[in-house]
Order: sequence, then structure tokens, then C-alpha cells
Amino acid sequence: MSVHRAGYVALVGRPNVGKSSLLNALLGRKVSIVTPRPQTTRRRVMGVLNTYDAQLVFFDTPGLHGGGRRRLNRVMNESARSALADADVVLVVVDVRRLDDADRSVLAAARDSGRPVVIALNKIDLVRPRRAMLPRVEAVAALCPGAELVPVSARRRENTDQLVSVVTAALPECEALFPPEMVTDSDVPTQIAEIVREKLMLHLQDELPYGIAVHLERFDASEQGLVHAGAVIWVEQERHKAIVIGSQGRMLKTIGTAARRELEKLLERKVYLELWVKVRADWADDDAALREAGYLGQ
Ligand SMILES: Nc1nc2c(ncn2[C@@H]2O[C@H](COP(=O)(O)OP(=O)(O)O)[C@@H](O)[C@H]2O)c(=O)[nH]1
Ligand SMILES: [Mg+2]
Repeated sequence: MSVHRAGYVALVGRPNVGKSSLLNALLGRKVSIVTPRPQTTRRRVMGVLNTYDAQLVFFDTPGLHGGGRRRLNRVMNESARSALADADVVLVVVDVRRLDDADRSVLAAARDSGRPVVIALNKIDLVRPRRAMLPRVEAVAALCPGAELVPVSARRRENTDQLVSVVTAALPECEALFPPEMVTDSDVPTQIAEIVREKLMLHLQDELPYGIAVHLERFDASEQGLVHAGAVIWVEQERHKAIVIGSQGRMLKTIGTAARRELEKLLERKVYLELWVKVRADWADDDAALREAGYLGQ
């Protein structure tokens, strides 16, 4: 009989390299929201992949990032660091097009963790010709000797099987840690709040998305075939409230419709979604608010 392997795999990397996209690609299901903006992921999200000989328990993390005076930024960094400490394998994601100081510090942290390190060089679909990648592969390899390197494209799901084999080989021999039907630890209310936030980040311009949080205040799935959800969008200033609502409520309507459509697909149910906007000036510095929004105390 072949051995079974299982363990925790921390996905780390600077913001925007494609950690959440990669997790979704590996699982074939969206468990973590994705936008073109950095700092989309604010909380640790677990995603479980079962293969015939292994169970890979991934932790998607907010990117380890330097800046940010707010309490939220510190909570996000802490969450990435604790995932690293709990990991059996560290999976560092790098954007193959660009290696910067933030990547170097993540690679150093991975190396210093003493755990096996696998590096996913992501977004290879954007490099033409393919051989232009080679010097970058070598540069990354030099920074983390002993790490396995796997070029991938999360967007096109290219070479992700190879990545799974390499990560699996680095895991300890172990029985499954979670029941096979468990895909994520995010409950449905959390998934709803996250999808609403994703749509807000996609539709709003400039700095506003960083000052927004979504808190689910109503959730009722008791009715057959229908989910009834009410979410409150926290903004930091009165004028932000006007922007989120939009003229004649159009912006909020666009966001609500996009979120509802995606949730109906994800939950395979009809969704009735109500959205409100409230000013909560200091939520990003307020532990009680951060806890309510699910960013603290995970
Ligand atoms: N072309 C391309 N874009 C990608 C790929 N992976 C992620 N992206 C894009 O990169 C951006 C950031 O992705 P995200 O998963 O949120 O990054 P994270 O901050 O590391 O979690 C999004 O616009 C993604 O669509 C990839 O393999 N190829
Ligand atoms: Mg992310």
C-alpha cells in the first residue's frame, strides 16, 4: 500500500502575486476572493485538497507586507506569520515577472522557518517567450537554496498538478486531518461577506476599498432553496458612504447584483441579498470591530 501524506501548507508571498488565485485553481473552487488590488485577502482562509494519496490543507494568507500604520495591517501581517509558524510546508508564491525586496524578505522568512519550502513562480502565462523566464527562475533559486521551484499559471491552471506532487512529496506521512467533504473552514455567512467585499473592491476606485469592511448582520437559510442575507458595509467617512451608494443608488445596486449572481452559483441556491452602508470611522483600528468583521481572533 502506498503511504498517505497530510499536512498544513502556508501560502505566503507579497500582495498581489496570485496566492488566492492559486488556491482557487488548486481546489477547482473559489474559496478565497481575488481582485487586481493588493490586500484583498484580510483573513486566513483554509482550503483542503484531497488527492488519492494525500490531504493538503492550505492556508491562504494576507500577503506579508511592510507598510500600514493601522491595526488592521498589523493583524493581517500577524495572520500571515502565524500560518508560517503552523505550516508543515511553506509555499511561497512569486510573480515570475518581477522579484522585489518584499519577495526577498518573504523568501528569507520561509528559509528561516526551517520548514521545507516550495516556490511557485506564478503568472507564467504572461511571459513570452517562455525561455525569457529562465534567468528569473535562477535568480529565485539562488535566494532560497534547497527549495523546489515550480513554474505555474493560476489563471490558466497550468502545471498545478506538478505543484501538487511537489508539495505532497514534502508533507509528512499522516492520516487525513479533516473529513473528505470539508473544502474550507469559511462558513457561509463569511463567504457571503467576502464576495460582497470582492465586488466592492472591483467596482470602487482608488483608496476607498482599503477603508471598507463588510459585516453580515442577517443570515437565514431556513427557507427551502433560498438564502436571505443582509450585509452592512462599513466605511470610514460620510463622503465614502455617498460614493458606495452612488447616484440614485446605482453603485450599490451594481455591487449587490454582481455579488448575488456569484453567490447563487457558489451556494447553488437563490439568494436574497440586502446591503446597507454605515459610517464607522475607526473600524480598522478598533479591535472590537476587527473581531466582528472576522479579522481578529482567528
Ligand atoms: N495573468 C495572470 N494573472 C494572475 C494569475 N494569478 C493571479 N493573477 C491575477 O493577479 C491579481 C492578484 O491575484 P490574487 O490571487 O488576489 O493575489 P494575492 O494578493 O496574492 O492573493 C488578480 O488580478 C489575479 O487575477 C496568473 O497565473 N496569471
Ligand atoms: Mg489574496
